[in-house]
Formats: sequence, C-alpha cells, structure tokens
Amino acid sequence: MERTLVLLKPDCVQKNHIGDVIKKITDTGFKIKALKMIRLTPASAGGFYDIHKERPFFNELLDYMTSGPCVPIALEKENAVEEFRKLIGTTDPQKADEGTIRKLYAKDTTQNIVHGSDSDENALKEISHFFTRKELLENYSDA
Ligand code: IDP
Ligand code: MG
Repeated sequence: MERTLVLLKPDCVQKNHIGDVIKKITDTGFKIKALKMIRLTPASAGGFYDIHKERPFFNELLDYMTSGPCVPIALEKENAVEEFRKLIGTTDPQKADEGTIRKLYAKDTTQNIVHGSDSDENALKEISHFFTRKELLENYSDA
C-alpha cells in the first residue's frame, strides 16, 4: 500500500466542498489514515512549497494558501500518488478531464481546490510536514 498527502486548500474549505471532495476520495477507494483542519502560517506554506520559491506566482501562492484554513489528509491506496493525481486532474482546471476534482470545483490555475503529492518520496515528506509521529502512530502500525 502506498501513501499520498492531500491538502484541501483554502478555497475548498471556504466554498464548503470538504464533504464533496472527501466523498470522491473515499468512493475511489482511498483509505483515510490521518486528517485535521489547520491554518498555514507563511513560513509553513513557504516550506511546503519551497520548490516553487523562484516561480513568479510564489507570493500569490503563499497569499492564497494562508488565506484561510486547509485540511491535510494522509491517504493510503495501491499506487496512491498516481491514482490521486488522476483523480484531481491537471493544475489548470480548464484543461482537466471531466469528472476530476479540479474540473468539478476549481476556479483557476492558482485556486485549484486540492494538492496531491507528486512522488512517493514527496508524499512521505509532506505527510510529516502536517502530522506528528504520534498522530500517525494512531493509525499506521509502522509510522
Ligand atoms: P500541482 O498542484 O498540479 O502539482 P504545481 O505546478 O506543483 O501544480 O504548482 C503548485 C501550485 O501552485 C498549484 O496547485 C497552484 O495552486 C499554484 N500554481 C501553479 N502554477 C501556477 C501559475 O502558473 N499561476 C498561478 N498559480 C500557479
Ligand atoms: Mg505539485
């Protein structure tokens, strides 16, 4: 079983889509292993998106990610990273496939509802960004 980290972004929470997105996730066979609601600080959002710090949209991304609470969720499924990337659709929702989370709910390329890890290695890093070892031990036998 592989793991992935999902982050329901502030627009998802603000537009009341937490339930809709979690239903898509569980209907697709993912198992929820950890979940909470938090407000990112600029430092935490900057650390999470460190790979994008030289990009022209970085400040806009930080303003968006700190604009309201987020919901990080640790998921488990076979081939979780790739399966979840398929379920969310492309970064730009206008180009996303029908039925994907971003096609259904996202406004534009910045405010796109949800983050999904892009590799197994990043999934583990991102899960530890949001959840302590103690929190993970409550649900993973081998955290
Ligand atoms: P991803 O979320 O599909 O993996 P990334 O390229 O990793 O996309 O970008 C991270 C996040 O940064 C995106 O989800 C989106 O919120 C924001 N973003 C990406 N590209 C742009 C852009 O060209 N303009 C504005 N915001 C962007
Ligand atoms: Mg990415």
